[in-house]
Amino acid sequence: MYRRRREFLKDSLLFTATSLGVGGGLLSLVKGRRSDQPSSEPPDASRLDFATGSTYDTREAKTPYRDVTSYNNFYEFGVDKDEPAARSRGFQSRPWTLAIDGEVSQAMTVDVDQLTRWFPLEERVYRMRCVEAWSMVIPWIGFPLGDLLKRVEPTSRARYVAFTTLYDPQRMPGQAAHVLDWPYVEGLRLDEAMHPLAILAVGLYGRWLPSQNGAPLRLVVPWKYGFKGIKSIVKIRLTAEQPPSTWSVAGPSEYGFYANVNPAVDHPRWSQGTERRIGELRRRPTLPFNGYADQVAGLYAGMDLRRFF
Ligand SMILES: Nc1nc2c(c(=O)[nH]1)N[C@H]1C(S)=C(S)[C@@H](COP(=O)(O)O)O[C@H]1N2
Ligand SMILES: [Mo]
Repeated sequence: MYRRRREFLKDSLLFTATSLGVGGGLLSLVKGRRSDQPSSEPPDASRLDFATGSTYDTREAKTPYRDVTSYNNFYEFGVDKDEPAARSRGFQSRPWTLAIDGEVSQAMTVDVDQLTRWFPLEERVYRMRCVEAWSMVIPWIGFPLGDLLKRVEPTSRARYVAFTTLYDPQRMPGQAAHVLDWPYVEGLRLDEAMHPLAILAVGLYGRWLPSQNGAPLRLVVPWKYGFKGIKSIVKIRLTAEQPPSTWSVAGPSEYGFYANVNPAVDHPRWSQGTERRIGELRRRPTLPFNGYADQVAGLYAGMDLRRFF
């Protein structure tokens, strides 16, 4: 499936060059550090305290850590599934600043490790369904996006939330090739962003987020296709108008802004009716809203989900 997605990119002229060689891939040493100052390294693993047993957890078998961290989509590090892990090895995710602005009363820029201390961290074991029709079950660690949004006090004009990934071709070698419009951007409607299932993840499997999974901070919206889960976020902007999202700009007839998992709406070039759970042989049926319909279907009452796909 992902090959077919690559073919689409090649055809669309956005795909102008294959990825270039990666420079300076030295593995950085990770040392513990206790300080309120921005550090240049991820925090000590011992500081990753989090609650387990969320009511939102699926009891389905978790996808092995090895698969979650070696089969990735992260085009900033290359378009093949094994490239993000291989080519992000020296990626420095500290120090890292997140800016939050736009339609808010309390615009701010904050160091990511300080931000993480503002909220109690929780484990959330979620299904993740890629638009390419494969899926995983991943134990994320993070906090509700809505808790952060409340803190910056959206104005009455705020209706959407726009997210932006880091743009730095020196550190993200895949950005040297124009496979997508960089930086990667995504967006949610404000009520979707406030839904308690939507989280900002800083870890998985009890550890800080590996670079290939979007260190230091990425979005997880489990009822939507995986491409909504934008990685390595540097900016969150609240807006009155619907913001662009990278895949819907690249292929508006194939990838919508809403991108809710929907087995009844096929991708123009493949069925969305079933999926391959990584590690399983037989395909399984894809569930409406990826199995989260009870929680989120109400957000879309009265909307034509074929039109707003
Ligand atoms: N910045 C950025 N975010 C991204 C992507 C990407 O290429 N760049 N790929 C998306 C896609 S298509 C998927 S399926 C998920 C994959 O997340 P994972 O590799 O942690 O499983 O990340 C999403 N977030
Ligand atoms: Mo995806």
